[in-house]
Amino acid sequence: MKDADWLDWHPNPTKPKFVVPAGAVDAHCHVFGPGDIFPFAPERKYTPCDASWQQLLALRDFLGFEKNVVVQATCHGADNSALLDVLERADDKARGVVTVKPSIERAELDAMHAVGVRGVRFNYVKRLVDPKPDEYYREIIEKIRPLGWHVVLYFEPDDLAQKREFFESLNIPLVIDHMGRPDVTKPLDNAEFGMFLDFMRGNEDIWCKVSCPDRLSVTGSPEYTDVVPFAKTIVEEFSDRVLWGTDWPHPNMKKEMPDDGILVDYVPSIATTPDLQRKLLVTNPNNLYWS
Ligand code: 0GY
Repeated sequence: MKDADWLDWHPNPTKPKFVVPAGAVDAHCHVFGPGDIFPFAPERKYTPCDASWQQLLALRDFLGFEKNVVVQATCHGADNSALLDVLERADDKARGVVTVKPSIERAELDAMHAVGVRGVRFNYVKRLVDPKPDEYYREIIEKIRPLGWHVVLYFEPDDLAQKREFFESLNIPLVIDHMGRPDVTKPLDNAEFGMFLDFMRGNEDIWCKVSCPDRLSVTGSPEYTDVVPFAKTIVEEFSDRVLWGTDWPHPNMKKEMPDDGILVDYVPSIATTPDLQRKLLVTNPNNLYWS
């Protein structure tokens, strides 16, 4: 049974006014269960509502996207069955980012690669997972390196301050979720965001998802005005290594569930030209996940 304060995904999103370019990829989304088919992990920190592969692909079509990158949600732990099921059903139009343990066998990784997995996710957000030692992650990296996969990192500014050297030592492409969660109530030139930009400047193989204005914003929808300068700065400086995703079905929203159509309409405010929009939504995710 879902958590008592759980907010369900928007049942009836607005049709976006912004028409996304052909071949657009929603590069950050999840599925939850359904719990009776794909049970949630015993160690999970939250129990969500169901969000099935059929509902995800229906939203993709409604918003005008062609493809999805499905990212393992922590409520499923290291059991990637629900995610792999989407990849098998999506006719090469979905790729995946999984969570694995260091004990994973090569044959299992090969089977995941065959259905479209291209990365693993390391989550440092303590309300979502219990921290693991660096060696745990290094063991996983050595197992995935031969497959040419990348690592998706979800962290907050304090985590970057503590783990930056470790991340920089990994020598594997890194994809950062939600801009490293900047505090958008601070000025754009704040030290933490400066560190994040510096981190990205230091390595051309660090990519960034300019996603989740709904999670970061204090001013709120529909314009997410306070998040725009942060995301726009990243899109303009790192135009060849930015990605965007809806984050559907939006786990752990506590006040308001975003309208996915409004989230799509936010894109032109951070990627202000057709060229930047094409890179963000089409070229970059296709380079990372379908080439
Ligand atoms: C997101 C963000 C969150 C949750 C997870 O895997 C997850 O449980 O990533 C969050 O609560 O901030 O990317 O969906």
